[in-house]
Amino acid sequence: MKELEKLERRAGAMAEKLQPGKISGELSAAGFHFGIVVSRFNSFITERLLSAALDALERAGATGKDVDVVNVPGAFELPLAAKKLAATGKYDALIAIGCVLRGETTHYDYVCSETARGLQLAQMDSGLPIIFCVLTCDTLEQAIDRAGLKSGNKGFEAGLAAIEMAQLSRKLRASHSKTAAAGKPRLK
Ligand code: INI
Repeated sequence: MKELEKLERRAGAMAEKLQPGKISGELSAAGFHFGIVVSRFNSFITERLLSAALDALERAGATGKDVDVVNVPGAFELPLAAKKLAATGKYDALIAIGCVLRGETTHYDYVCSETARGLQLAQMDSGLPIIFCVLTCDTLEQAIDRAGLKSGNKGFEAGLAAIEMAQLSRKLRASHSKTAAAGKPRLK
């Protein structure tokens, strides 16, 4: 028997034995609040990402009063705005939308790395899901492909990710409260 087949059989047998408890987030946005921070820089792209994110939220049951949109000048400003939105305690998930296009200097690298780092810091500090919908592309064509042309729309994917993480966070909070109430020791 070929090695690959053997491995597949063994993996199948293991999967049959182990039945893990599954906690996952459903794709319903009803009853959740979302904040979207969106950069004006490269607005030709970011507006398309924003429309698709709103479309995903609306299709999943969100209404206008459940979603706030905040504009910032560029991607570099997204982390601070996201952190301030998170601090309001009003939201179940945030989406950060931007588009950074490589130029002739190293500016691109600083903007990309600090935007990603800042958003991850804001997410980890606040404990609120912050979906990373910042395109980092070499060319405008690559960005257009990801904002509704050849490669789908990353804004729509971000909307779905925000819903899933909002749901998951609520479930994990609930199971954490149960664990605490039962006096079980928690892992740090
Ligand atoms: N901001 C972007 O969102 N995308 C870019 O491509 C970009 N480039 O190439 O310069 C950009 N720069 C502006 C930056 O985000 C800040 O707004 C600016 O430096 C002021 O802090």
